[in-house]
Amino acid sequence: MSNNHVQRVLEGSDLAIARLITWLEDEDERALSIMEEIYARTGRAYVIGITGAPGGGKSTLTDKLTRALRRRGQTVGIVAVDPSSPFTGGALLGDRVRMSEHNTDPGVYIRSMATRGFLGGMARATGDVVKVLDASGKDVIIIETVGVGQDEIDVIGIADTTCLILVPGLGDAIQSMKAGVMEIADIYVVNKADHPGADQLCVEVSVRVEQDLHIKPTGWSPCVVRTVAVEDQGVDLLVEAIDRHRRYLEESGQYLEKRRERTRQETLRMVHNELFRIVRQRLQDSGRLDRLVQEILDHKRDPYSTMREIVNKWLSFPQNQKEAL
Ligand SMILES: Nc1nc2c(ncn2[C@@H]2O[C@H](COP(=O)(O)OP(=O)(O)O)[C@@H](O)[C@H]2O)c(=O)[nH]1
Ligand SMILES: [Mg+2]
Repeated sequence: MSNNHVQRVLEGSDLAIARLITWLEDEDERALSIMEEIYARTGRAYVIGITGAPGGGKSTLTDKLTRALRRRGQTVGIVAVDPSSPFTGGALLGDRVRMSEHNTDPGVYIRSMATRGFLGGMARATGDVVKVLDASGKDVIIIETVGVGQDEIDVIGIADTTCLILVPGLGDAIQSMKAGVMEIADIYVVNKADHPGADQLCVEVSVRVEQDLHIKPTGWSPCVVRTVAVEDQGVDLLVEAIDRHRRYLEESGQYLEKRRERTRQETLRMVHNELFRIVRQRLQDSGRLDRLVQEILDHKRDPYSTMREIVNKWLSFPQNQKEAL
């Protein structure tokens, strides 16, 4: 049955993909063995990140970008990382409605993810979903995420090319760039260029990019693209800019370097999460955690030596006695 499921994911069955992602979200053990099987088929897809403040037009742009990529025959996976809970879900529905023209297209797979408490964080969960879509044969994967907290910045770290969407009239656009988003953008998109202030924003961003390059020269100078997403204007320029950045990454060796670093982090994070999960579970199941916590509260012991004791005990146990922790 599992073999069959692996096969169907690799063939791009929407149903099989959806089920696998649900298993991943639920930390169902079936997910892990399928992920092990499909990993060999990942690594082909190009990953684009679309980030920026809510309401900036990320979903609209993702939709138009998808249309442009489909026109040149590429298949597309979309992962919308949404900050709203799955229970309030208004934005999720909005995304779905806006993307509706792609719903019947077998070359497009759309998945909305709510940022609820995934063990190991949103970045790991998103990374898993990207691998699933990659293995299922999607040529390009677009991650749409709100560029606010560290979690989102981690998520965007998965992308090969990151596009930061800015809109005129928000005043604080440049301010938010100072807060760390600046470093992750490869392409700036000034969307809603039909609104007043677009020219000025383009100039401000360009000046800012120049200044930053002056302080910290890199091989790639981020470009600024003007779009009116609702009118499908400027999207071809965005596609061109993404292509250019991709060529730069590939020719400079950055593409492999980025992926090597990502794989390193990902592997360490997986080990970290699994160790944490096992230790926590054992300590909880044996009731030992409650006792330790009480003793720490009563100041009969301190959390520091408790940590050292648990870790040392764990490391010195022979494999078959790990349950005794
Ligand atoms: N005037 C104008 N409105 C736009 C443009 N792009 C998106 N919008 C509108 O802005 C609103 C928010 O867009 P959405 O794609 O949901 O933004 P997101 O929250 O960043 O995903 C929607 O009502 C869009 O129709 C644009 O270029 N010009
Ligand atoms: Mg959106």
